[in-house]
Amino acid sequence: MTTLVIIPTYDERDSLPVTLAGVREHAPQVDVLVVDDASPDGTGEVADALAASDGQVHVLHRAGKGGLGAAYVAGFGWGLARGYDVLVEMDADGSHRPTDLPRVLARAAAPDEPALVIGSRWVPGGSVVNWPWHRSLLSRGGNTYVRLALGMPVRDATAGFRAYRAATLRRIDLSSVESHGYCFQVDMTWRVVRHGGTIVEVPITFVERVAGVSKMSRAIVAEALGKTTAWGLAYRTRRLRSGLAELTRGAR
Ligand SMILES: Nc1nc2c(ncn2[C@@H]2O[C@H](COP(=O)(O)OP(=O)(O)OP(=O)(O)O)[C@@H](O)[C@H]2O)c(=O)[nH]1
Ligand SMILES: [Mg+2]
Repeated sequence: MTTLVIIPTYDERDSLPVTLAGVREHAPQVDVLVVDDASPDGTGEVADALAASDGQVHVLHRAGKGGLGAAYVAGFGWGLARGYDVLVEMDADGSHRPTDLPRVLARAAAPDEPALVIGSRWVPGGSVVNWPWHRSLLSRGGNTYVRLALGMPVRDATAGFRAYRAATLRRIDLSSVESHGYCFQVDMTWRVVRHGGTIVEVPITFVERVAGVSKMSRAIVAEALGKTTAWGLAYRTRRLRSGLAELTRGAR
């Protein structure tokens, strides 16, 4: 089984080398792809230098800041074209601990081959370090809303530490994914559910970044809320319509 860990970066020149070293130490068998959006702080050059001395590290340079979702879609395309069996999403900022990676990978490689393994903060055993109470509340509340609106049994649908089977990504029309920020994670989770894929959550410890700048914004929260509501309503309307059609057919 071959695995590619995809790390999107935007202004992570201090964090990336630490994350990369951790991944290579704790999961030496995996290849890594850094997807950099022409970071003004020179993260792309830092990544190139690391790749030059390590044959398992690759870099995909994009022209400018296009958002986390677009960076991952590009990374998935790169990995699928090269035949990797498992594709992993991981942040560069230290929030996703390389020490948790082997457990996520082991679960993805288990004989039942789940479509998606999520490194989850909100299942028993999962946790968050260094978040103020309002940030935890936002994540828990947001996830509860997502679960109810979309009716999917996932505790941490906004999580960005996850492993997809290549077959899962091949079934999804990646070119139509337009979400940014953590709405991208909800969008992808929802698509996996709609395709009937099994999702497994593995507890992780999420550590808030200590260096660099967060790309979280009000717009990202608003996008996630708005789109989740729209998807939930559209799905329920479709189900109601097909239910009514069944009923009228039965009555005839
Ligand atoms: N290539 C690329 N990477 C991005 C972009 N936006 C964010 N990233 C990276 O995606 C990862 C997650 O971004 P963060 O800024 O940590 O966003 P977040 O985790 O939602 O927010 P915090 O919890 O505040 O850290 C980091 O490795 C970022 O460098 C982008 O537009 N392009
Ligand atoms: Mg982060």
